[in-house]
Amino acid sequence: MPAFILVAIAIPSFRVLYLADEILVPNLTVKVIGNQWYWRYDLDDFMTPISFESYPKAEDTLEIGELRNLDVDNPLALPVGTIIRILTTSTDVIHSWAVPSLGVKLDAMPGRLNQTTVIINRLGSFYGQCSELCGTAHAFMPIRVDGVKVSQFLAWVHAIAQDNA
Ligand SMILES: *[C@@H]1O[C@H](CO)[C@@H](O)[C@H](O)[C@H]1NC(C)=O
Ligand SMILES: *[C@@H]1O[C@H](CO)[C@@H](O)[C@H](O)[C@H]1NC(C)=O
Ligand SMILES: [Cu+2]
Repeated sequence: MPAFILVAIAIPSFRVLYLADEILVPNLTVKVIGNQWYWRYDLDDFMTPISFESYPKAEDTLEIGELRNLDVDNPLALPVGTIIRILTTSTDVIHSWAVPSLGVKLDAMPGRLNQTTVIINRLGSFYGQCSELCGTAHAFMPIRVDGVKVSQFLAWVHAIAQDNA
């Protein structure tokens, strides 16, 4: 009996395992770079490529409803219903970019590039954390991804490009 239960669990698991590895032709590519101890995001598909860093919000700057050690100063906005390619790498040690509610946990290795595909199918904020022990501030490199409408996403990209200019 236990053996049959395991086989029954394995069949749907293999399907999901291979679906998670599927790479689709993307509409947008986001490069996620792990650093001790923050994330940097590069979006290079635009006339003015944008790049920004994301740190956790200090406790005394949190507003009502924001989550301690999960909310960040510069969240990543991504358009819903779009095929997004996530590339991860690192500048120092191994990090892992993990956002469970998007089904993503991708190692960020120095000198290497990993890729995965994400399609966000609803609006909202998705939280995650670095999931590879990477040093003293490992617990303080949270991730926040905001699923937004395409028009809002483009406005966001435009605003950052203007700020950087
Ligand atoms: C994504 O790319 C596909 C294929 O090129 C295209 O049909 C679709 O409209 C694109 N979606 C968005 C949101 O740009
Ligand atoms: C990412 O890359 C590393 C080494 O380059 C590899 O061991 C790992 O399995 C890759 N995939 C994921 C999902 O982290
Ligand atoms: Cu890390």
